[in-house]
Amino acid sequence: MNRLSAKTLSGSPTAFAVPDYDRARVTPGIVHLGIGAFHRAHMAVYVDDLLRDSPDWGIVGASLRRPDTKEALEPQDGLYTIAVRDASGTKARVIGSILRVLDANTQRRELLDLMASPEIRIVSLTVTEKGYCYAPATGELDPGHPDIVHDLANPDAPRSAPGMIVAALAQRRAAGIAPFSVMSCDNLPSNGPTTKRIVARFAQLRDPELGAWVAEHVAFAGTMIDRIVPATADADRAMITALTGLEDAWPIMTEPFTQWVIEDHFPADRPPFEAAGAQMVEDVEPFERMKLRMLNGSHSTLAYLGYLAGHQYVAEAMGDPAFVRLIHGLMTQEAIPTLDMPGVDLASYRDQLLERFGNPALQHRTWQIAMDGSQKLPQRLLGTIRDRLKAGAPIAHLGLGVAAWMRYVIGIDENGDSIDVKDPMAMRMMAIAAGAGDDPEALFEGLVALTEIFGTDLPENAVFRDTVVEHLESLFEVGAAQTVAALTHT
Ligand code: CS2
Repeated sequence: MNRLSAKTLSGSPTAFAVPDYDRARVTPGIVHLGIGAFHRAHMAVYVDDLLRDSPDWGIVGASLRRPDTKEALEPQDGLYTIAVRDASGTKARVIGSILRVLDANTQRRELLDLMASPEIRIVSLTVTEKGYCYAPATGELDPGHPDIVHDLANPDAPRSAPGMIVAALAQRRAAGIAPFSVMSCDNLPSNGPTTKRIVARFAQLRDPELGAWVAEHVAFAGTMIDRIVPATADADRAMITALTGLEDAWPIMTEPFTQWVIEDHFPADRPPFEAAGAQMVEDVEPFERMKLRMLNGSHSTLAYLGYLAGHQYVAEAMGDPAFVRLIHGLMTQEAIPTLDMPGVDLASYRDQLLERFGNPALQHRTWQIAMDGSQKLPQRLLGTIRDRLKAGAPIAHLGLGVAAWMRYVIGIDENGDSIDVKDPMAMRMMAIAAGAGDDPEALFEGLVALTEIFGTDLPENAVFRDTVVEHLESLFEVGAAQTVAALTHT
């Protein structure tokens, strides 16, 4: 079977979509840090749609952690397939906007020199919440983070995203080259200002003058990004080969829905993202808050409760009417009242989300979404809870999401089997859980004391405590499925 590549793609016409531009004319304009599945289903597709008329905006990707994306795409000349799937079937499309992938660990000098070259006008990121080396409760850089400690001691050989961005900016400043714009495409609250705060703080710790320069001269664009992208399984690879007749080492599975809202803040030039369907706005934060609280808050609640109830996939959990009522109630009664989105029909947005979560063609694992909860909870559930508590309003559904996360990080499921808890704080949390034993209140006390996650206000709030502990007691006594059923009985 032929492997997907520029050569094999240039053969006979295909029954699936392929790049509609001459890739030989495309030159790099963007370096993207964190060339994972989400980026390849989202931003890289928008850029693929604009390269015919704007060929100087090609993407060079950089993997910061592992070389596997580089190893998969290099023999394919950067080409890969996205499979857009829903109940009506699967549509394959080959994407060509990623020109090459660098492995930051073995090609660091080449990467930094490219980022420092004038042809690169945007550095974008999808490094996930933990890639910002910050305290989730405050959004501030954690100077004690091992990667930050390393990068401050080795400023010319950084391994963190903030370290790399600052090293490249320092090179441009020294060479008199204008800075690139930085664009975060991660699910952080206020991801533009948050990234600016983290990067400028790192620069200041490295050299106060450099820090002042970054704060004054570098633009940080915020975005709201949305597309559901389950991890690729071997069965997906086989399906793509059967569909296209070409082997792709790392195809990407996704849904038809996609949305990109971008704060228009690019003094160093930008491609016409709007020509590819992105929405350019003055203030992206209301859109971010809407998506983080409605989509991602529901997703994390579904992930923990669904996993504990024995549902491997989100769509499976959505097959239980009690789970649908839970998520409908979380959004309708508790999230939407905290949002201010004039002109946006939030009830329709909710209904669309319920349909997306129930997409039967996507095997989106609850375990995948459950990862890194310590980095996700603040912006997905705790911010909404704070607003509800301030308003003296109930938090029953949101509180169950927090309780389910606390039950999940014990690391033992309802059958007594171990849970592979993936989280930067997993060891600390599981030690707390081990000390708490079968006592829900002790578990709450231990975890809520993690100020990096809960800050200092929520541990003191009686309504928060009572709500979460009551749900925890139910999860311990009757399990997730019955707890959800009890909360949502009609
Ligand atoms: C998911 C997100 O894995 C997760 O945490 O909630 O990746 C989600 O699929 C995207 O934000 C959807 O836009």
